[in-house]
Amino acid sequence: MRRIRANAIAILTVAWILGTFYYLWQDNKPHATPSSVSQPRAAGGRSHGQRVSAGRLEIHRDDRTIPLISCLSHRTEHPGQVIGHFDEKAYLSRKQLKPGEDPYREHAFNLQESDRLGSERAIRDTRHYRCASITFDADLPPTSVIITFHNEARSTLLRTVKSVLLRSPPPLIQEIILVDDFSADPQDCQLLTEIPKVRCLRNGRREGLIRSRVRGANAASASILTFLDSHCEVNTDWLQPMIQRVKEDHTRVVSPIIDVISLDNFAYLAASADLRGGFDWSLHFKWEQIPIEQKMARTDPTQPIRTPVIAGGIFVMDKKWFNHLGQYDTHMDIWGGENFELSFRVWMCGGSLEILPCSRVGHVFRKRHPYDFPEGNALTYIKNTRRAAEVWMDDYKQYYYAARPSAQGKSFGSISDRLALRRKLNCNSFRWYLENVYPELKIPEQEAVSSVLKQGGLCFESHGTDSVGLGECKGSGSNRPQSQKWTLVEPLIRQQDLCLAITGFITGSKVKLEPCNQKEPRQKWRPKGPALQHMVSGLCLDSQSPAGPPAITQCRPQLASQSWEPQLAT
Ligand code: LR7
Ligand code: MN
Repeated sequence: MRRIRANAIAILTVAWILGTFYYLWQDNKPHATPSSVSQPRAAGGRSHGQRVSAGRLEIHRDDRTIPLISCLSHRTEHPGQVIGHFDEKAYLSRKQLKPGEDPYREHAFNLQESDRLGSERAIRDTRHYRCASITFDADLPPTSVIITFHNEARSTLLRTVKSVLLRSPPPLIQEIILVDDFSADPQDCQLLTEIPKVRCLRNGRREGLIRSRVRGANAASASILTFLDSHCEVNTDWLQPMIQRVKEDHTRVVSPIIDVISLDNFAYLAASADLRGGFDWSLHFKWEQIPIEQKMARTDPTQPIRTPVIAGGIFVMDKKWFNHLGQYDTHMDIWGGENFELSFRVWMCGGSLEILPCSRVGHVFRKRHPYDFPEGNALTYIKNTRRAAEVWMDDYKQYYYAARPSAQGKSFGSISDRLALRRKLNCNSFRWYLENVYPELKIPEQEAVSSVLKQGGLCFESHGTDSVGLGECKGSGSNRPQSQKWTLVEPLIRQQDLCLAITGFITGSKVKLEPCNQKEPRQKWRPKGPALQHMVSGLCLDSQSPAGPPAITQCRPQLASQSWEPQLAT
């Protein structure tokens, strides 16, 4: 008898231990299998979003202590009340994958898995445990959710819509505006209007996501706009933190941490909470670690993270502020670049951008665009980013061109209305943005941009070891003589190891070359329109006359003798 009881206890203990292991294993499964989304895409392709850096998938276990799902925690009513009598089966069954068909072909993700999954599933609450105890104002204003799409799969689109309705406090959702960007089947959108609060606007021709979002925003009736991609799944309490921050200060533009939905098996994977949006000079978006000083200063993991740029697709913004700041640049086409334009504009014109760690939204990251670009993928990206650079980057746009030489000479349309907007809003300079928002973006090394400084038909050149003057331009491309090649890396105007320096601080003082020294005040210059201004004296480089020795005089950039036209020398 005793033996039997001892055996029973032993069996129960083993079962308990195994059960615990199984539970932990289940909970950790997504961590162990970061799928191919982390892989950088092969060269030559698209330039945003898809190069999900490995860091994006690093999962910090400390970040989550709520182990499992509370998928419908905020729902007080039955799903039927939020979803209505929508015939989901009929909607999905009309678009089924045919036997033998490649499940990745049409949408660049595994359609079979998405279809199989169903539209309501439990996902892990990926927030830091402290997020769950944060409280929000009882009178948060409602939002209009805007989702634009072009030929989205029905199962992912429906899951996006349903997750919004099921995981948001119902009073906060004024409406969901679907903007169908001329998809092949108008019913993809139309049928969804049977779901309460869902509206559908269909473009009469393909407009791209930028103009589509503006159309959705113009139709929105709530005072707060929420933008989402068409293949997302919002997570527990995703909306309240964002609306709270915008309610407190309408100039904030906020986004969630964007979790990863695997394009292969649709597993919902927690993204790192230590990342912010950044970019390189070619205007390629990337996730990057929060700078160490900021990380150290973060005592509370629920605090917002300031970000130089947003990924672009998922954010909340006050509607009046969106309109006041000029919505979007509607001359941008199809996809790409609008997130830089919006981010620069928000920061430079008086607002701020932040990522809220207590808000989580999953997104299916893909490795290629599943749709066509009427003007071609590369040309469209260049046109859009060129517009952003030309309007917002001032003289720093030279680094964009140096990093993306193929952009030179490509057409980008007129930007006069956007320049007028920038003047009207009295925005800060790009230099201000670099100094105050993104000091980590380093100005490229001098080799990167070697230019000739042209004035009229002549070129600025060095004579002997220390004197300078104007001379006939010689050679072209790599045949340019060294004496006519300059690198303008603020604050230095450099030729190999020598730098342009003033010899006195008063008007008429001559300039000469001397060994470079970053800290030497006499060597500090900055562009001022077409002129080059000495930073300390405030005077400008003046050739005086082609024959005269160059000196510094009062800045009058309209003077031909103060106008220096940098042109790439290589
Ligand atoms: O012609 C089009 N019309 C559209 O309505 C082309 C696309 N779209 C829709 C499309 O259906 C989708 O809903 O626009 C949305 C974005 O297109 P995706 O999902 O093909 O591209 P993406 O996920 O790479 O998009 C990221 O970069 C874009 C740059 O223009 C936008 O800013 C997207 O909103 C942005 N997505 C996100 O930020 C989600 C997180 C991904 C990252 C990083
Ligand atoms: Mn997307």
